[in-house]
Amino acid sequence: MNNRTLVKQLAALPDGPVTVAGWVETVRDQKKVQFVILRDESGAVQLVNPATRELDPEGVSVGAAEALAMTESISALTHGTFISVTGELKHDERVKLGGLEVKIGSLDVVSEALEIPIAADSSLDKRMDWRFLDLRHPKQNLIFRIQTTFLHALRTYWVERDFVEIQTPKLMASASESRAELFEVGYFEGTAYLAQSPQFFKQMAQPAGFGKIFEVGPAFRADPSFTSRHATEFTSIDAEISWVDSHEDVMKMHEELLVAGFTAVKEKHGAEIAELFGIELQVPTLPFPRIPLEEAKQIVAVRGYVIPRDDADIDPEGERQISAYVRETYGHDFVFLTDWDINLRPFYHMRHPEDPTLTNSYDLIYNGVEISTGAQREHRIDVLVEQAKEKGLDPEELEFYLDFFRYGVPPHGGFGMGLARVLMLMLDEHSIRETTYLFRGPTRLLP
Ligand code: AMO
Repeated sequence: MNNRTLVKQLAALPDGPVTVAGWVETVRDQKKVQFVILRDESGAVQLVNPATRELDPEGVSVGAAEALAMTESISALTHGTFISVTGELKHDERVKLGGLEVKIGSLDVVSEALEIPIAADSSLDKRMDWRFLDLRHPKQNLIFRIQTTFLHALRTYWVERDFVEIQTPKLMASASESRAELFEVGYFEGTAYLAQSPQFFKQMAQPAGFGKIFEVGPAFRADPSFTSRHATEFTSIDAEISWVDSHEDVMKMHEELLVAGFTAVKEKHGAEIAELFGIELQVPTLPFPRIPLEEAKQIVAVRGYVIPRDDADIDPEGERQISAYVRETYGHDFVFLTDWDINLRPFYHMRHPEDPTLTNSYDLIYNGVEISTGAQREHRIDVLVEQAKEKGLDPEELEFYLDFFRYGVPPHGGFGMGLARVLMLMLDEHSIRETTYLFRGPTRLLP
């Protein structure tokens, strides 16, 4: 439709003829006047029609038959029906919705809707069943505009710094993280596995001489849990850079990247986020606080929360506690927890030069939830093989990966970050189901 005007463009137009198209959000069918709220991808506008129902003393409808037909067809409009309307735009301060309305000249029912089976207060699960209708709500719609702006800003940051974008395969011959969360798929006569992370192949770009790379793509985890932060398929944001001295270089790129993303989102959507989510979005300041994991555990213990097992990963409550501490102490929403114990990290993490029980690695916590893991990688083949064996892995199975390190490779490091988690925490949503276009979990493969 070439002559279609988006609702958000109406405010800038003078009074006069316009065509708008979208779906019917509400109909107020009064005796003398009808109001239709039409929404499109950019906003909502009030349409008005002076209702023509009355008959004159001779029994002839007042006005033309066409006008009567219009009134009837508006009365019959169901919520959600897609319509196209041509009419007269009129700016009028008294109209609450945007100070303008369109007087309907002609109305075309393009695609009629059955009764909409969900409402804004339906359960999350039911909304997920009807995700295409759920996404029509302005709040849900905004999430994916924010996602677009955020990813665009990350890409801009990377492209301006000569990163290469790669797409790694998601069908794998072996596990890419732990065996525990691996999806198997039939692959002709044999078996393939779905990539849990682009880990090995993003590292491959280092001996390939790419220098700096990034990827935004799907990752799969056969994780049976039903938490608000786990999905069986999620979008992973990954970056890997050559010539790092330690994980500090990775964290520096990571925090700058997030500042670029948050700045763009705040600039473009700050006002809408405040209106629809009731949040004043904060762009984090640089540098983000860094706290070694052991110290973080002690801080959390002093606050009265003892992580159940001493040798354990920091748990969700520990993450919330350390975030609360960082907020109180540094006024910051982000914290890098650094220097993880080797027992908590995969074989490919480089160990500390001074303390071989620790790794050159970090987790990034945002508003109480882990959003990312990063590390310097072990690039010395003999050390790498030893570390793999130590973790009980069979180097033969990893031959293709180990080859990456046998023909020259620069020191390197990178991170992986879950997109839906970042958005969930940015918008103070309670589940990644809200910030994933179509969520996949142990009991959800539809729609
Ligand atoms: P990790 O396993 O910590 O590290 O994953 C990195 C980030 O990915 C997100 N994530 C998930 N999001 C939703 N559902 C899941 N089931 C899920 N699992 C992980 C989280 C997490 O912080 N290869 C390393 C990264 C690296 O070292 O470069 C890795 O995958 O936000």
